[in-house]
Amino acid sequence: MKSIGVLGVGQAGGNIAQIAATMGYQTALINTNQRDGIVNTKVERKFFIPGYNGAGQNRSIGLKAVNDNYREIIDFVQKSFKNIKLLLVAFSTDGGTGSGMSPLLIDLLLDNLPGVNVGAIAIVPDRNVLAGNRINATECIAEISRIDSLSSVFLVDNDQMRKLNPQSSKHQIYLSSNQQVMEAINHVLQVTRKSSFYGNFDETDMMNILSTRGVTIISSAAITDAKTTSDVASKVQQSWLNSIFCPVESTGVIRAGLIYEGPEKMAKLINVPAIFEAVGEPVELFEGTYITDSDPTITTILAGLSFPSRRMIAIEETLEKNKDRLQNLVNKEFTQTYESKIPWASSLKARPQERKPGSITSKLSKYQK
Ligand SMILES: Nc1nc2c(ncn2[C@@H]2O[C@H](COP(=O)(O)OP(=O)(O)OP(=O)(O)O)[C@@H](O)[C@H]2O)c(=O)[nH]1
Ligand SMILES: [Mg+2]
Repeated sequence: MKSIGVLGVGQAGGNIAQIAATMGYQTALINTNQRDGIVNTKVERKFFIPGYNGAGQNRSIGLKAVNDNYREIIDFVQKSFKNIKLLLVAFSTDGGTGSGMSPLLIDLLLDNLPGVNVGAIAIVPDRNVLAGNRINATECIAEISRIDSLSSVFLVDNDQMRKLNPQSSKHQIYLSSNQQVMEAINHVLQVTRKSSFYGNFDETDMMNILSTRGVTIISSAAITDAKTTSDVASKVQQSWLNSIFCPVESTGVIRAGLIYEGPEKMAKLINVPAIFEAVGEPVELFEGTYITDSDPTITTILAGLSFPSRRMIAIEETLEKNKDRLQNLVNKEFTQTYESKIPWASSLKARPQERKPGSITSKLSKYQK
């Protein structure tokens, strides 16, 4: 049984839970819209909030759905997951359901799932989304960042896939983002089940890292053609910028994992201080070395990172730049009217004829010859 469970909230969350289910994770989903959730056929446990039909990108509808149904929702989550150590709540930050429900839901689950750490897989929208989505994303991420005792927050950045594949459809971007985030988490979990003569990365190490509060990334670097320790360090650092997660921006990793898989001769090129020079040495590092014949790969897990302010500014700045235009647009909704330029033309329309009543004698005399 895997020790991590995935709870999807909203459409994107359900899609991630779907992939997790195919990998053998315990999964469940919550949605305000039955039609969205029904397509995630691999997810066995589903809760649809009664009386709702989607949140229409309105976070306050998602929030209300939790407010009005929190007992049933908590009960559903408690019953859906057995013997897990970490529950990851997956959702997009820029819709209405997942974005509006998840911060309060996570806060409630932290008090109602004894012995289970709760973390998040939060999707950050790509560059093509509009103002309403951007507002949702910033509000949601600000709320998530304020939750006490929350474990790892994985910020899945749809823009990372968009950058690499500008011509891809939305659907392709979403699907490969979903797949890659679950593969990254799954890879680390799989490693904890392997044995090594040289140093194991075990489940306790993984949970130590993943229960760290703050932003977490997992990335893998192929170091096949590295010749020196600095080649290796720069390949690993590159992987922090090119992963599926928001690129690492600043120093301040609190806990980290470093897993080497590959031939023994390449392992000696790993120099921990050189690798962590760019982000500062963490307080604790958990290492695993697995000698295999496969291509040499270094997987790093960085936990306790700050929320990525440069990435968030990129989301916010188009709002800031268009502030007046956007405010005018919204004001217009309440004030706009239309004035006809041809008011006189209304008198052309057919209307009842007016008839002045006359006396019979006057009629009789009018026709008299
Ligand atoms: N990575 C990824 N992103 C997705 C996926 N589906 C939607 N998104 C992102 O999520 C946003 C839309 O959010 P949804 O998850 O559809 O919204 P919701 O939580 O269902 O909320 P409402 O539809 O407003 O009720 C899009 O703008 C994308 O940024 C997905 O499967 N994967
Ligand atoms: Mg939806």
